Amino acid sequence: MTQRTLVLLKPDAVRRALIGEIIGRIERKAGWTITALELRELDQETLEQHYGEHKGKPFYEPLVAFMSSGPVVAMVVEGERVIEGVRRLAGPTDPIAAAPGSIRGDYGTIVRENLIHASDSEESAIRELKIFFPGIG
Ligand code: RTP
Ligand code: MG
Repeated sequence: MTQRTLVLLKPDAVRRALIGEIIGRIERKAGWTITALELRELDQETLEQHYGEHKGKPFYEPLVAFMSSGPVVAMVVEGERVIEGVRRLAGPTDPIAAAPGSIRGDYGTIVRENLIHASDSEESAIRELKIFFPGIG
């Protein structure tokens, strides 16, 4: 089942010069392809749309502040079961709970600064890709 997912390398990944390391892990997975990629700063409106499900939660405001604290790398990754696959490469939200070998397990520090976002379902992927890459159809 070929899918598309939205991946964001968060500002901590860019600041810590982990872009190559993380993209390398995605590229090493045979059959997955990066089909769009951009370094960009996210405005409040984009973040509100992207993380709207978390609005009102205690971590929402600090999350939005963090996500706008520097550029992110936004990309589209395509391939076999890539939605589940990138979530597994990333590991659980909390880096302390994430196993060594996962991106968050190897490099994550605190829950908020967990390096990577990846769409969590087909519905989320469609919704998020429209926000970040409206041109790709
Ligand atoms: P993401 O949406 O960024 O891919 O992460 P996720 O699905 O693993 O986690 P989610 O529950 O959707 O939370 C979104 C992001 O908010 C920050 N967060 N902080 N308790 C906290 O301080 C807290 N909980 C979540 C993290 O950056 C998380 O990835
Ligand atoms: Mg999420």
